[in-house]
Amino acid sequence: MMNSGGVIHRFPKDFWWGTATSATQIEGAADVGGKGPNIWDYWFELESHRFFNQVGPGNASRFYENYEEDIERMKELGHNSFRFSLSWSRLFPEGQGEVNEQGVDFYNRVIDKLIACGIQPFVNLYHFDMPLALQQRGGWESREGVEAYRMYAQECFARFGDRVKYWFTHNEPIVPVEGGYLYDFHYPNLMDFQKAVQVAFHSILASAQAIQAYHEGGYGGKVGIILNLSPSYPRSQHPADLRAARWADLFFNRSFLDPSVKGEFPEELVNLLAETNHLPKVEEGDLETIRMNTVDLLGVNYYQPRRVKAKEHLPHPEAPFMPDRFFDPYEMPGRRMNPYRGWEIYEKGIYDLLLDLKENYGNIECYISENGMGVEDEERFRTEEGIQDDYRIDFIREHLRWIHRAMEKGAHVKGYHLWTFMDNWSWTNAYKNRYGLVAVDLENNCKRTVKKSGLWFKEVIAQNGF
Ligand code: BGP
Repeated sequence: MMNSGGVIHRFPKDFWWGTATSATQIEGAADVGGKGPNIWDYWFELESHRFFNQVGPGNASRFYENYEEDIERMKELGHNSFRFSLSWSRLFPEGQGEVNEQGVDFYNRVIDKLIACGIQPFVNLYHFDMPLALQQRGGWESREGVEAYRMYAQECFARFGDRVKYWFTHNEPIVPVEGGYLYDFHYPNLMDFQKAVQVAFHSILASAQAIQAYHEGGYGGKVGIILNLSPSYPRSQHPADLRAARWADLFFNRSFLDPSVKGEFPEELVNLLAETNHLPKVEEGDLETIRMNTVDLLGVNYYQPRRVKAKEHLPHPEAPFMPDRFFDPYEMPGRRMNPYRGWEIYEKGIYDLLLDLKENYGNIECYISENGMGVEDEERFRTEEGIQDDYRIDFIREHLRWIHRAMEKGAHVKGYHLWTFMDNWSWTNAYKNRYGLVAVDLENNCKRTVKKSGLWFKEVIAQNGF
């Protein structure tokens, strides 16, 4: 056990300690309280076999009913901040039009409870959960989607902005692009590079418009975006491998990072889209809006690195155009894996990312908005003292060590949020892998029990280090 004399890695005073989650993954009550369906409710209804054990988001972890008790437990475990998302279709069942006051009331109660427990609410507006009615009108493919989002964002700022001082426009906006429009793991399950580019562009434009609205509203807080950044490591220093890594970085990191922080798209990427006839539709003033409304704060989600190599084979000239036309994934021999999720564990990646932000992105104020480890069948590690998840403790500690080192080198990191507080519903993986500090027993009315990692994390927070 640690004592204050033994703290080697001490974090600054006021460091944000907490966890992150999203509406669809914890709330449940999918058709309760006036909520409209979103694309997850709908896709599950259409193709439940594509979800692990055929479990959908309908009941998730029942935060909608249990939020008070859950927030009290967060307080007990030392949280000073908590990131969650608002469900767009709970607030606007049709995605636009009339506000659902029951939804407003629910989020008011959540926000007030957090504040009463001394926990800063960090609120994200969009976490993969497009209202179905809007998706049926094109979602992010259409200009209407952007306009609806701007109105939704403005309404949220107006309703909750007096108490919420940290806002985020999107969580991992590249994921709906990849999942919904390239690699078939989100609804609408298309494979269409042109649409993917349009969706990406509209997401960035929507983010910039929301940032503009927030700043103009004079709410006195900060607004940012949360991006999943993975350093792209080349297999070797061979020019072809280096080029492969550069393209992976352009597609998957810089496509959103550059416009969000610098207000402009990477030139090489724009040139490629122009040469291959994939430029999105852009209206007059859009690029100016993006240029003028960059983020105050960046959330960084980090789970795994990306390792790439030059392509082994020439791409089929008639195959659909995909980012991986420019690189192949590289399976580094001996890499350490989290076998349940199939993700490599490489803690130093977080340091490399943070130094990249320091050196190439004006050392923008940032925090780790997600990092964590999902493990299958954790019940096998249960003793009388709860689930003994030492692997999770190691995972967190080693990442924190590298974050601390990056901060010693001057990286502007304000906090660390683990993914996640309590086991939650993981999109198509449903409840396969558990990420929480707190276990949720689906068989037993979602009963919560704190894991060993929860107690360990509490101590880290109490000592502001380890
Ligand atoms: C991030 C998402 C989260 C969360 C997490 C873990 O990409 O922002 O919503 O789910 O990954 O991934 P998964 O749940 O797919 O295992």
